[in-house]
Amino acid sequence: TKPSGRCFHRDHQLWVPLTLDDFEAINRCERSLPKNFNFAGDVLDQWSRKEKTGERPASPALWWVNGKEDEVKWSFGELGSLSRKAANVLTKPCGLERGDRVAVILPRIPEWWLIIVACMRTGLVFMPGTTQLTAKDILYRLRASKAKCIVASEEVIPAVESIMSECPDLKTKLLVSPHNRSGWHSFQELLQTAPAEHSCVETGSREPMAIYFTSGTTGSPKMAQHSQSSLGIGYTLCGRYWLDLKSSDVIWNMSDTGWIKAAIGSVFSTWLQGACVFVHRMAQFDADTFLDTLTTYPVTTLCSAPTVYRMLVQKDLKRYKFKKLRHCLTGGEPLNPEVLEQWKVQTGLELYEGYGQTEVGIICANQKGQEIKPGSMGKGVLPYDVQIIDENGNILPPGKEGEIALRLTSTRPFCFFSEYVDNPEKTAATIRGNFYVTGDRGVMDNDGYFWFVGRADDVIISSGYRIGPFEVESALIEHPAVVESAVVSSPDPIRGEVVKAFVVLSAPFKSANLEKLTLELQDHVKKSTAPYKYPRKVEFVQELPKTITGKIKRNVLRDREWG
Ligand code: BCO
Repeated sequence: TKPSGRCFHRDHQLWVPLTLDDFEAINRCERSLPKNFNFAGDVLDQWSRKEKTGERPASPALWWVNGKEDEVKWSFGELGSLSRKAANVLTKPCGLERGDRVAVILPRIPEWWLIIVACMRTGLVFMPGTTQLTAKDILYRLRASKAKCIVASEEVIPAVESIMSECPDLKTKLLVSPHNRSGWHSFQELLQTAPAEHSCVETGSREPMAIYFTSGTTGSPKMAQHSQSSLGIGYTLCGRYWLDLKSSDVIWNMSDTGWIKAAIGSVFSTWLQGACVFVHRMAQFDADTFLDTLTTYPVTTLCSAPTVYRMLVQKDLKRYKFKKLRHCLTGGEPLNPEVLEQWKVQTGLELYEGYGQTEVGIICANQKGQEIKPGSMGKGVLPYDVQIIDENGNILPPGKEGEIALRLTSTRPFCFFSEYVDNPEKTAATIRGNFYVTGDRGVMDNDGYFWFVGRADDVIISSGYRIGPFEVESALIEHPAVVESAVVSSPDPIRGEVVKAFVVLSAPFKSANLEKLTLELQDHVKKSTAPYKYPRKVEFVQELPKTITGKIKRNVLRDREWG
């Protein structure tokens, strides 16, 4: 494939592909962004070429296992040829065109990586979603984005089929399953007969590549749109200095395919460095399977939410001899110093915490070689200038709590999300003076280390998930027992914080069995919206604290929970 992200080599009078060092220089603002860039053509196909010339070790690009003796190992060359065929599936039988939006709701299966890379090759905008999404969630996503296609696995068929008639823009449904189903294209069947030749489109560096749905305090999730370069080049420093990856490394990043963390750790940071993405299908987290996997496979680098490490340190870790593990990372929610300490005592390995957001990627990190201060999320990372600011956009001195913000220069950093699609007000609300505001509160110490304090708004961060209280309250109010509710965070030793619902009951349910009703409400929320959002704690109250204008004061309830 003709590389599109090219630079002119003066000595050889040739256009040559950009190298990893060039990408690093772009991130350090030492060279400008190329006009065109395509991750598949400019990064993956270059590794494929290096594989052929022996410039890259012969380890796979993707190594997938499912704990049932099934295994997939693809080199960059194989990933290239299969994703070219997948690109032909998307454009020909599915009839999709550059710029069309594609919802991709698949578990951790190799086809997720094929579809994502095929979208890059064809200039389609992919929108990953977790398989925990319910019919209502999927309907919202398809309608809000006007998606032309949904790629789904068997578990979401009933949800998709129940709402299809309400999605006039949806042209095509592509099923990833060994079984055929009427009304759906079969990905496996089409892949077999698809032509092998495909010419990668020359996407602009600022052209949209992906949309991630992200929850806020109010309303439905917003569509954070990323460009070809924000994801495709923006994770160079993260892969090199936080994940500490070399092309011989094998990284296991646990995140579900629906979150940007999967894109960061299991696609962009890793493949920019030419390292191997390791994936375990694991439909539901299981600590024993997790630990056995680390003793069986030569995983060198592990990245997982703090909740997973909290679950793992409950085990006798000294019993396990990890095959090759040398570098452990965590992020998505704050890590407690005690867990870091227990992990180190039991495994001999440090835990390198990072902090970031769907919108702007990694903001702070404990990079390899840097002293770790337990409880801190490390220092600000390039290209960002991270500061703590007050409500007027003034920089606060070390030791003072304020909002974590990124200082902006005249142009928007290329690694930022481009916008919240169709929501200029919410996009504008992220800017305060010369700063992008994260919505998180923190403190910087005298050595430049950042310490997370909590959200500035009502968003709940539980087990690494960002959960909007409004979405849970909206689900609860659908139940006849609920007159109104307020949803806040509540402390939890394993999940950091959990969702707690304060519920005012309707008259017919006031004398109900409250234990049974709690389970019923939890089950109801799990069916109405993605189950990870369900209230793990429920308290029934006579009334909710309100302002004189009748607005629920979630902060009063939250303060009560946190003492
Ligand atoms: O705990 P419960 O069993 O009561 O409930 C669980 C599931 O059983 C349940 N559930 C799942 N599917 C269901 C269902 N219930 C009914 N029907 C279904 N179809 O719902 C609850 C889901 O909770 P969970 O996902 O936390 O499950 P689990 O097994 O406890 O997993 C623990 C973790 C730690 C593996 C999981 O919470 C996790 O993966 N957390 C990390 C999330 C993450 O990757 N966040 C990163 C976001 S991106 C970011 O932060 C930007 C950084 C730059």
